[in-house]
Amino acid sequence: MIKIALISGITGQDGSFLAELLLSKGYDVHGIIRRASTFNTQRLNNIYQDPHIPDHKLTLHYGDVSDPLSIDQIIQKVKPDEIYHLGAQSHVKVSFELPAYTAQVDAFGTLNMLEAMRKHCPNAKFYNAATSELFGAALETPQTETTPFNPRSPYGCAKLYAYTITKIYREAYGLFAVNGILFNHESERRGSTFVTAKIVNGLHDYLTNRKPFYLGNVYAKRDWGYAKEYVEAMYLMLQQEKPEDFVIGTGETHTIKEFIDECLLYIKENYRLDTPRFQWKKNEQGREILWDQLFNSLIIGIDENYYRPAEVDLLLADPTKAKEKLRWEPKITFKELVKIMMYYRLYNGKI
Ligand code: NAP
Ligand code: G4F
Repeated sequence: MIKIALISGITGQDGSFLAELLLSKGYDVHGIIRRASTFNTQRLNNIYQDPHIPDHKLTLHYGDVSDPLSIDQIIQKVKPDEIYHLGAQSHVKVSFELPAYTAQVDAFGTLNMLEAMRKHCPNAKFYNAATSELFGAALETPQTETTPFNPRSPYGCAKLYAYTITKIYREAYGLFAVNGILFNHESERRGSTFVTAKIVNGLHDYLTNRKPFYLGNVYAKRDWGYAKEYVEAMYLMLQQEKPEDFVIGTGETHTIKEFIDECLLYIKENYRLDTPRFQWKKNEQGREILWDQLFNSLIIGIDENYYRPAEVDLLLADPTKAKEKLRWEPKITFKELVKIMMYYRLYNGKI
């Protein structure tokens, strides 16, 4: 029998990769999209066929996770076997500016999804997109499924509600509802305001038209993996006998500055440029900036506006449980991730 999957956040980085994965496995895939005044389905271009073609297996429904009525109607109509709840205001810095909105979408949006599932398809399986931001100012390193949470942002706080309500619906109502505690994952589809995509786009733009760009704290450390591999872990979590939460990450951490240096190495090897001309030096405020010695011009400056009121300094996953129980392991290395993103930017255009 053909399985039916419903994805909230299908137009996002992860939602689009997940839709591709599930379609390749023969699923009938349904996605929730928001009405926008411009096209917001670019990431689905590969798979969005004409709905009039007979074996069309991708259907999009207008809805918003913060609107319980729309979610109730979609879940009642689709009656999915598996629900992947990825829809969220996913930007940490923005959550400091929009804390109430972030709570409405990320916290109550999850409750709306769970309630509709409890009412209309209690035998379905539910995946909640939890996050390493829950660890915040981490109380132990590396972080596992048992590391206590200590969020540092309105986003982390809203996601803590979402994590907890998912666990409560599992324990109280016996739903198959799990949390994937995913560490940062990037790709050629990463939103352009997240730091990795911003760096890749920014360096490329500097090389083509010598326009500098600005970052915030370049010393925070992140455990960065490749998004396409992470959606496989989501799928595997819903194929288990028992509903359980899993940490998904690489077990390797790097500063933002190291990410930049890795991009510079890629440029050296692939753009035939003499990269020693790119040097880190200190500005008048003692902040490190990236400088082009050849043209005596700024490449990356520091702008205080990109600093966060509270920072998460260090994230590092211990994905042992996922390796043992899901047989999931990341294959793409940090170097390869940079290569994928830089290559795409060079040959396909903006990320
Ligand atoms: P993303 O690219 O920012 O995509 C977010 C998706 O959510 C988009 O499709 C967006 O729609 C949708 N959305 C936002 N608000 C919504 C609302 N009110 N109702 C319905 N849909 C809404 O994020 P991502 O990187 O793919 O991440 C997917 C999920 O995993 C998110 O929940 C995120 O918080 C979580 N997460 C991500 C990472 C990571 O490193 N990427 C790590 C841990 C957890 P539009 O296209 O219309 O904006
Ligand atoms: O790329 P970021 O915005 O990702 P962040 O805050 O770690 O959040 C991402 O990963 C989470 C999982 O841990 C997800 F839950 C969340 O949805 C999102 O996908 O920032 C990474 C680091 C931060 O320390 C930030 O302060 O980069 C630093 N940074 C420095 N300059 C910057 C910038 N971040 C952004 N976005 N823009 C800058 O100019």
